Amino acid sequence: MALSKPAATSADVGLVGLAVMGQNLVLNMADHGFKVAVYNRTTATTERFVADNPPAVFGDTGGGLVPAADLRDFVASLKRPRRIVILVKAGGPTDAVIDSLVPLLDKGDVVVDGGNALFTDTMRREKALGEKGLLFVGSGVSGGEEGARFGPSLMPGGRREAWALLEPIWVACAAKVDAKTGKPIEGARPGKPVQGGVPCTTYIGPGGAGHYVKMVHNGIEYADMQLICESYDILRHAKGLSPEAISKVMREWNQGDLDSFLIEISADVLQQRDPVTGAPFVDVVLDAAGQKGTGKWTSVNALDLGVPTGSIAEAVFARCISALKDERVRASAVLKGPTAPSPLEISVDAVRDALYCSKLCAYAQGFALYTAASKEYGWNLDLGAIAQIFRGGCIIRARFLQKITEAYQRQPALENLLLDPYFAAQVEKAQANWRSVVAKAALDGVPAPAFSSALSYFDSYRRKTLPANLLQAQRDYFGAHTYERVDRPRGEFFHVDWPDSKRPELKASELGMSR
Ligand code: NBP
Repeated sequence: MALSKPAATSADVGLVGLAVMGQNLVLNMADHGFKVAVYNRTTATTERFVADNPPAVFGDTGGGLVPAADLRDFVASLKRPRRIVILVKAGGPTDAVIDSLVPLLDKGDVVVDGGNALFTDTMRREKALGEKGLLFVGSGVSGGEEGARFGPSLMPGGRREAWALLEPIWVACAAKVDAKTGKPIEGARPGKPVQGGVPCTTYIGPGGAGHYVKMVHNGIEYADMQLICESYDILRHAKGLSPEAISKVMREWNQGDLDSFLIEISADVLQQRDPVTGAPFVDVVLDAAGQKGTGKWTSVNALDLGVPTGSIAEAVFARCISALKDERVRASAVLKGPTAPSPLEISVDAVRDALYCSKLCAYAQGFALYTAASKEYGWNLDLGAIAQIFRGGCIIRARFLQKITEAYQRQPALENLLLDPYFAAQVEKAQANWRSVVAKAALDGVPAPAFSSALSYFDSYRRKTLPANLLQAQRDYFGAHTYERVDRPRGEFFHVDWPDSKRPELKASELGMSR
């Protein structure tokens, strides 16, 4: 079906990029009564999309599609100020689309990048468009295909006047949660979106803040997924449970504090049998994980800002080591682990507790990173509001997020989630189990990098003293890097003229100490 020229100024909003995310977000917008102009580089895709979604699909919603084969016609079909959402492959393709759009736009139009852009790219793009009088929003969109269709979590960043233009659309399309319970409101169908509820979107902050929040959300998601995988591995290889039995365990967990989208889908996957062989599906899936980079970006940024996010980084590294499949197969023939299981017994409940505590640490790390980034980039992030919009639509949606929301309601300037009285009490109750699971994994040779690093994070964070005293002395010894003293105010630096290393036992009078 060849596309005819669309009527001028007939569409409320436009979207470029009709792949999975774009198509679903367009249908979501149309369900909410918006006339959506659509354009894709490959016109055949637009034609197919329009043919698959004739006007009848949108019934009496008032919404519909305004397709264009030509970018000029697409731009001309939009009401002013124009609102254009880009959902193409992140990186070069986003720049290519922006470059072709900019000459066709007028001052005050707003361009919204909903792709997974690196936040520094968003800062650059916002600045460049701002110099031309154009507005720019970098918005995280979480929830995958299903979220885009029936309600994603949306994390917009940019200037407030840009957000004001986008807000009615984003508020309408976002996932909704129940105002009292914070639980996602389910049941949206084509043409029948959810009515009422609290939308899972809010203004995040200027510049790259929205894409930053989405990036760290994904980093937390990496950790959450890895922790569930470690729970499975321990239950299977240290407890001897079958995938089906672990599926049942996870379904039970899903009735309690661990209730979450990721636990629910893990239970489904573990119950599944391979249609070809009849084996547990999980056993026919090759154990070499892929990644698209947002977990790595989070970890790199955490290193840049000096924020300890070990569980997130371990989750990225766990994917990296999994990808070394051939090398691991060779190593397995050479390197031997424990020959028999250790006598240490752990219960299924202990694994649940270990997962809960480790997960809390991963979230505490992610939110601590938000705090640091907010200071570093001057974003004034509202952590409570961020926790609220994660409650529905996104991949990490969970009952747990309601508790995080309440923690920030109690103390908006909470330094670390572990210090919230509710979470502190939960960890106190569960930590003996957590420790026994990490010990069991170590004794039996089951790798648990995210569990172990979360426990080390907890133990480091709660310790008044760390062996960094020896470390500072080492640094002063070999590099004259100086040290601070426990008996002097912070900020005063000292150096010892270290003598011959063959005389390590010095009297105080022999140390050439200077400031
Ligand atoms: P893809 O990331 O697979 O991108 C495909 C789209 O990009 C197609 O519309 C394609 O047009 C267009 N495109 C490319 Br590739 N190069 C282009 C260019 N030079 N100029 C114009 N258009 C170009 O799509 P997706 O999986 O729907 O994801 C869209 C965005 O949303 C990405 O940034 C992604 O990271 C993000 N995201 C995805 C998910 C998810 O679950 N998939 C979740 C959250 C966020 P063509 O048809 O002509 O090739």
